[in-house]
Amino acid sequence: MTQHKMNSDKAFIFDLDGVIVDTAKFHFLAWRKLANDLGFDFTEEQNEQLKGVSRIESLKKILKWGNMELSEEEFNSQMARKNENYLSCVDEMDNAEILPGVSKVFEYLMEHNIPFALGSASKNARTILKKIDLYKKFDAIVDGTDVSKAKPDPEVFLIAAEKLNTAPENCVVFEDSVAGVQAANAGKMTSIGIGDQKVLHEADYIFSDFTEIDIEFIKKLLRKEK
Ligand code: B16
Ligand code: MG
Repeated sequence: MTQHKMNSDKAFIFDLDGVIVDTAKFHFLAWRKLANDLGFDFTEEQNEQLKGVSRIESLKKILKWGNMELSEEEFNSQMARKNENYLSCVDEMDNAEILPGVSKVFEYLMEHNIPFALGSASKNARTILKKIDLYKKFDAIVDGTDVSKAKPDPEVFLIAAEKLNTAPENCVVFEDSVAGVQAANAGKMTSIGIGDQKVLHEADYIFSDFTEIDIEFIKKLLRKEK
């Protein structure tokens, strides 16, 4: 991290899937294929419960929906197969996949030397950031390979705050999942929910997507006392 960035007392933390890119659609396709190959199906509504949830926990939930149990070996090979399918979709991604309104926020933060980090549950986060040309823009990256406790535990965001050299109270977290909003709140950070107001009602602020967020709001967050 550059020295001058450390002078900012505020820092921003972004979730990946559902905030920066919509990889949820690829997860859904890959999990659904797995379920279908095992002889059952699940709905898009059920898929909501997989958002922000780790790979292992997602497969456990899905198997419960299908009333299935697998040996440890089969469980692991299904997870690996799902990830291969998922990565074949990720491989097609480029920076056109960055969700509308997101880039202008990154540009503002970079112009004003405000540090920002990634805080994602995904073990594929670094691969995705490289595909969309954002990997080098982050001051810190914390993903599913760095944490031992999944969201709603605040671990992922607390590590990000530490890497950014900022107190958790000075961090603003952008999240699309209930578990992620709860994690940010548990870490005493300002939580910004991206998505459905009814689903994300625990967040300090809620927007349907980044096109609703203007730079005035970002400036307000920078002035804000938690
Ligand atoms: P992987 P996020 C999460 O990403 C996804 O929302 C969730 O659906 C997925 O199961 C999890 O990452 C693990 O992903 O299989 O790539 O390790 O929203 O925390 O950026
Ligand atoms: Mg997410």
